[in-house]
Amino acid sequence: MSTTEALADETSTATPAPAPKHSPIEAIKTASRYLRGNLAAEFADPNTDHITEESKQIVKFHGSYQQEDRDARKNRAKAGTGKAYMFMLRLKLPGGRLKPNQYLTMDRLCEQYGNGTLRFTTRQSIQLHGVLKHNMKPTIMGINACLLTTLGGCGDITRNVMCCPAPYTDPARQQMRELSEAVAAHLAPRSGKQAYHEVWLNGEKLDIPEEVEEAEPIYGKVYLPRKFKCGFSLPDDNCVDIRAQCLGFLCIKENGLPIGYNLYVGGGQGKSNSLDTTYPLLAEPICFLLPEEVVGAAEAVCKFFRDHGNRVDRKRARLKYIIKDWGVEKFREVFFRDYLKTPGRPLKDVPITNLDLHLGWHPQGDGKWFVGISVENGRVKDEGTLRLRSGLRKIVETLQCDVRVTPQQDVLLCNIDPARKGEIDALLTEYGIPRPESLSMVQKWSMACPATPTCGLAITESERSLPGIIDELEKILDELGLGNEPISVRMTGCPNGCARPFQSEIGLIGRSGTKYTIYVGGDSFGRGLNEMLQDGVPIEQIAPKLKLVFESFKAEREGQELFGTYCKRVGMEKLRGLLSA
Ligand code: SRM
Ligand code: SF4
Repeated sequence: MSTTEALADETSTATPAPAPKHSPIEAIKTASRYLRGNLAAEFADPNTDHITEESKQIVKFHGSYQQEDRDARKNRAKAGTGKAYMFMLRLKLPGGRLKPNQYLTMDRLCEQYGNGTLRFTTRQSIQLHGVLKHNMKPTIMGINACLLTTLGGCGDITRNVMCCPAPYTDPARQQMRELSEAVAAHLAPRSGKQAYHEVWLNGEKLDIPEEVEEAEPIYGKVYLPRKFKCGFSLPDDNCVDIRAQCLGFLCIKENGLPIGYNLYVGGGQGKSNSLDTTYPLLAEPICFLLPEEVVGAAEAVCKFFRDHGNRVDRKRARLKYIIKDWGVEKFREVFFRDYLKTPGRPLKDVPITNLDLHLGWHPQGDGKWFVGISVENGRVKDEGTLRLRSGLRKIVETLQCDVRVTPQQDVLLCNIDPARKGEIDALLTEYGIPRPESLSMVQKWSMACPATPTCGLAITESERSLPGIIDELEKILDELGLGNEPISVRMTGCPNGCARPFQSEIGLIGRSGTKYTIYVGGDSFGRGLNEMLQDGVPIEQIAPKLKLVFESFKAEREGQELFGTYCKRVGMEKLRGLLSA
């Protein structure tokens, strides 16, 4: 027998390598009995202000994160008083839609139990911050009493389903609203709902047998390998950033009527600085679906992810990595054969062309109007002369208007009788809330994640630092005559990408202390990823460095070329040369 044959023989008889060990979170989910865990007992325990590691994982599925006040960390450590624990609560709010009483309840709860602010999120939801453990139950009860929920706001499950929030009455948007509701309802946890009732709403305790998979027919008892994100968008208004979604439905119209959807899969932003096996990716178009096939396709993609997602390494447990590792063709083959169970229709060749922030006054198409108000980094608070929280509360109380949160952390006040527009304008002025026309483009097109003091993963500031940078950029852009360019700036306190910074024209990502990595070359309409321009830039040098790039853009742009397109065209090498010169 030759050496090669001997080796081959040895390999064939060797014991197969043991399967890689699942992440410990898989065991926690399995043992949780469909999201019950020990939550009821731990939240009822008056002797602690925080919960165990296991419960921290399970409470995410109930829409909450245990956090600490990071501003207080140093002093408390010195005083030996330990962490200032508190909880964040996130609504599950498909398409960001709220009735007036629901908005007013959230406003009341943030005062009663939170830190006195509301946070509009980049996925059209609302977060409360600073809820103490003993206040969690009354807060969640208050949320549910107005028919809102936090169930599924976080966790390894389908997150808030996004949809263009503009309340236009055109058939495409109407259909998208209905379908986004239907997908959100279909992919909502079933048994988890019972657990939620038991823990927070004094629901009757059910004995769930360990092995009844039907209790969660889509997810099963271990739920998904990781978070799963879904959104509905339009080619001429990509306000939900469809290519950042795990699963996206792009509405295709013919003669103004929706005829179906191009299905996209595999988008995502987050990466880890230390792991080059993690990176942002854009969702890829897969096939065309009829409207009546959308809910089934959403379930099919979800089940595909459930079965094929990585349950070993949570850093790579997102759908985007399967698409990247397998390639689109192999995904199509397996997905069509085993999950969609049809050959899949060819895609409609319809490009994404625009993105609407929906700010200012607009007729809805049914005789009513809506007004979009820019909310700096999604934070609804009263500060100095800008009494945003009080103003929004007053308007919603007085006008009883519907409220919608946008994917850019802004808010739309909807269904307004034209005769009452003046009243709203007067209230905006009274409460010092700027009209969008008076804001710079760069401010309107900017977003930042919360980062410190609440986010446990933040490396740097974000929400609290971006306003200063925007002030500087406004000045520079005005001086250069570029003030009207839709240049999107998105900042995050770490590379997880919560403000979708890898898809903006300028991305500022927290690196360490007060240093950031600058990315440029993305696209304000969500069609491309940006590239790293310079790493480790001290915060005070961000605007001066970008000024050099803006000057070059002004001198060399071709026609109406957008800033991001220019940066991509000339390339990072040239732009880096400008900075070092
Ligand atoms: Fe996010 C984790 C805030 C949208 C990618 N995100 C977090 C946590 C919960 C921190 C943590 O795990 O301890 C942050 C809570 C901070 C706080 O104090 O509130 C947090 N993410 C947010 C919000 C509030 C940012 C905002 O400015 O609005 C957004 C809430 C959305 C919602 O309503 O559901 C938010 N997060 C996003 C997005 C954008 C999107 O989905 O369109 C992304 C990028 C898309 C993606 O998922 O790839 C995003 N968040 C992450 C990641 C990276 C995940 C990854 O696979 O790489 C983490 C870290 C993690 O999950 O371990 C994260
Ligand atoms: Fe926290 Fe990072 Fe997300 Fe910002 S991007 S909220 S710092 S996880």
